[in-house]
Amino acid sequence: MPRRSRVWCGVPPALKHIRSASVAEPGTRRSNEEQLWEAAGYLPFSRAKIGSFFQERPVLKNPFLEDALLRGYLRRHLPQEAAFSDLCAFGERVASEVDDWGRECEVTPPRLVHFDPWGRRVDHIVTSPAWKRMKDLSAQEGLVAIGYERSFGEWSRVYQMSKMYIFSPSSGLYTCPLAMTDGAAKVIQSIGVSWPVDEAFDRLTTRQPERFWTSGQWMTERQGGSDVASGTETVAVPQTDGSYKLHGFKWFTSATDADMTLTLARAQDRTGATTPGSRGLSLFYGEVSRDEDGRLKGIEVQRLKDKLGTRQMPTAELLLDGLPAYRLSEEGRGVASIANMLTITRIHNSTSAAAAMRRVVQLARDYATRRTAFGKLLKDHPLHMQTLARMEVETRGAFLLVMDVCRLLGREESGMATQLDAHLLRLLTPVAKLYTGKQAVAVVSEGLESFGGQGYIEDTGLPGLLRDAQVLSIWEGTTNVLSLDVLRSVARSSGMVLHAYFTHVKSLLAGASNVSSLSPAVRAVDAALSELEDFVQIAATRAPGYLELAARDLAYSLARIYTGALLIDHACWKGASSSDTYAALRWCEKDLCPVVTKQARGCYDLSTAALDAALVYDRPIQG
Ligand code: UCC
Repeated sequence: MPRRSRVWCGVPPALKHIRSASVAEPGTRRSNEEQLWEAAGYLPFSRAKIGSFFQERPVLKNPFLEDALLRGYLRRHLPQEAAFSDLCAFGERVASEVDDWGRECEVTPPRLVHFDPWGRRVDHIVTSPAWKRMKDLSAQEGLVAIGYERSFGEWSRVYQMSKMYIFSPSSGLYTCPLAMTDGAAKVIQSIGVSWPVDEAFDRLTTRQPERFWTSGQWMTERQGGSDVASGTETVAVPQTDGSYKLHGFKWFTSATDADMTLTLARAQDRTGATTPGSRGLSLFYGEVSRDEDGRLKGIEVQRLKDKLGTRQMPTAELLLDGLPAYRLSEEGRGVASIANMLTITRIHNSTSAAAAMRRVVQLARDYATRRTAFGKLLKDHPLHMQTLARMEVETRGAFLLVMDVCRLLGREESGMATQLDAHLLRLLTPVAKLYTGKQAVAVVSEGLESFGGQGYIEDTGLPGLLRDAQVLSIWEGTTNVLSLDVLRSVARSSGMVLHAYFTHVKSLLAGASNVSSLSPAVRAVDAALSELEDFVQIAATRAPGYLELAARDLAYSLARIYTGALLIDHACWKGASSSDTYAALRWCEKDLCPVVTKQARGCYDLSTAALDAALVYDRPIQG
């Protein structure tokens, strides 16, 4: 009420008390405190009435320096000064600068401009300046390039993903286009860097911002994103010069402001016919460009998606209306060829999941040093610390699982991988993705609660962490689809992936056999591993439906046992701390082998499927 304020400001101090008393509501009594404030010359503006206490906000500090496990892991495996100083400087930049850009991306989401002022169709996806800065930063920091420069040999992926891990929660979801960009570079490299994708590869992996390209990965059509083989209707019409034109509708295309894409389509034969199913799908490369009138060539952006989270990033429905493209795979090898991309994006997804957990823990523990309740700081409440410690254990487990998959990828790409490494990478990629995706939602949700009501307040930036975490278990394969992918990896390798798994976990445990402080954890993992081996033997003799019902619990068991072994192994390292030991012990207290627990309860018996369905569709009894 500015007018009233001005009037009150003109009143001499001595009169204020009298005046304000005279305007007091009938029946209300002014407190001594109010009267004192006014006598002291303060006006009874709202400021005096809302009190003087304001809670300090949680502060994001350098996420590299704040992360004991990340630093310990790197000291153990990649102790190069160059990596440390780069990560330290990047962490500083993330905390002091990039995090604000991430927030700007959230509050300035992309929008679609269909038409120019004169009615021409332009389909411009307008993104925030911060989103564009993220692109330049990504190139400068080598967030994709590091994986291809391989300056640290077999540890290059660990180094790259350590940077991603620091960056992800502040990136405004720029990690999504980077994941697909990395995946596209990987596919191109595995197919062969030659025309027409040689320049694209160069641009995807450059450190020069002005040359840097991002890539899309357009796989999902209206009939669904999981069953790609039957859901893909897009056709590729051969042209006389050997290229194709794509016609179809891509229903969910993320980071649609990309410069190029890899996508699946069915090549038409001379009669115009296509082959159904997976055998009809091929992999295509297309560039996103505009004609001289500013129109997208061969693409119409129908609309942007209205999503629960990841709002910072444009996700669109695209009509492909003659998009010029080149076939990269052999005909009918589309899914197998894009699988390399899925491996990379799933590893990025897992990294982002671990990073989301780490970020909420970092903020929550900082907040616990600033927030007082019931007479003491939150950090001095043992129950609160127990809750944060449990989140920390989950976060540590996720981190080590993800980094181990990165280690395996790095070994494969640098030519160091044994057959065992290759099998482990195939098995653990979906395991890590599905497990960390779920953990992230749980840990971030718990993390929000540790801020009390403020965790639920939009402009603290905290709710966005939860919304963005929710997608991690959905895109790049849902939990169930990835559980089935675990079974696929077992079947296609004739069980060799499991053999590699058992061998490696045993070797990790062997290294801890003389460490008495870890013996309860070692015993727990050892026992769970034996149970799992027995389960696998028995399950192999059962009807196919049995394993399918067990798939999710099997994947969880694989994740928990392996992670337990990694935590134990890390706690045995000479530079390990007592907290590393404690984390391993705590992790191994959980049910490490839920597939055996549930098997013992008959959860996968054939009758169960019918009972599950009857329960889901239970109807009230009529009458
Ligand atoms: O695009 C999306 C959103 C983009 C956002 C990305 C951001 C990520 C950022 C993260 C950071 C924040 S979402 C769309 C994502 N879509 C999916 O992930 C697809 C989910 N569905 C599946 O994964 C299915 O299991 C399919 C599509 C792979 C099933 O296809 P098929 O054709 O039925 O499968 P087949 O017949 O079993 O396998 C065909 C071939 C086989 O090779 P060959 O013939 O040589 O034996 C398989 O071994 O593909 C091979 N293959 C694989 N190879 C299938 N899956 C894999 C795999 N995971 N790894 C290696």
